[in-house]
Amino acid sequence: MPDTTQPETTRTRSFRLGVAGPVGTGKSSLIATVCRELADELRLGVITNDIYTDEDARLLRSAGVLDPERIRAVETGACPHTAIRDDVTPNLIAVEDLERDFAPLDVVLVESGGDNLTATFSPALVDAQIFVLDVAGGGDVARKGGPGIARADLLVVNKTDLAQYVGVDVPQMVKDAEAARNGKPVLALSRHDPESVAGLKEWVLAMTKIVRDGGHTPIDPGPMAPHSHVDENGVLISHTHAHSH
Ligand SMILES: Nc1nc2c(ncn2[C@@H]2O[C@H](COP(=O)(O)OP(=O)(O)O)[C@@H](O)[C@H]2O)c(=O)[nH]1
Ligand SMILES: [Mg+2]
Repeated sequence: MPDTTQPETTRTRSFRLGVAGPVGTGKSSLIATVCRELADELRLGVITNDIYTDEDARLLRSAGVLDPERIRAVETGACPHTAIRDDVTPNLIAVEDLERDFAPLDVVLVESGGDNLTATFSPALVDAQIFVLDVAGGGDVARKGGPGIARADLLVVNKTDLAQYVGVDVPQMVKDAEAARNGKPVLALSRHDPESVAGLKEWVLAMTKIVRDGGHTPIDPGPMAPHSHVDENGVLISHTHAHSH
């Protein structure tokens, strides 16, 4: 039963945490890790964004780390960035439905379906966002910058266990990332490294508290670069997401 002793806003509004980054860097895996580590401490929900399928939601449900009904998919159609930046309505509805059905929730994690380096969330959808890179994408990616790398609330350099196989110097990659971020945190992560997983858990707990206490102002990392997609009919669409709300 929902707790009716609290005012509406505190009762139903969760901390909405976005997870963005290029395809394959480990966003779904990171969300699974957060669920595994925190499902006993926090009331969690998950929204995934996929272009044509609910693949990520199904993967997360099968991971068995959270009640499958608390994991829902939004199918974004041709441009996954629109759904997390310009017209966030389908995502907001999905988040609010989840919050209502499982009230009260502490954190709803929203995975972006972004397919390139510059997709970030609108602050109209999430309170804070994690941007995920991985070492397999190359040690120089952090130096290339971009709105998510420079201004997400947390930058994760993932799959550090693979660094030795792809010839990446993790401390250097972290240093480059820090240089691009003006003091904002960078976390070197591997799901095989318990210490780094503890660091992720700590960050989520701390951020949950800060947001809950009203001590955090969501920021827009900034618009993404003009880009193109091929839609379901094979037609090339080029466009920008210039506005920041
Ligand atoms: N070695 C290693 N592989 C990982 C790690 N995290 C994720 N992966 C793998 O990377 C691939 C892509 O992960 P996924 O979470 O689906 O990426 P997403 O597309 O960003 O959601 C999968 O095969 C994962 O098993 C990690 O810490 N270490
Ligand atoms: Mg995924």
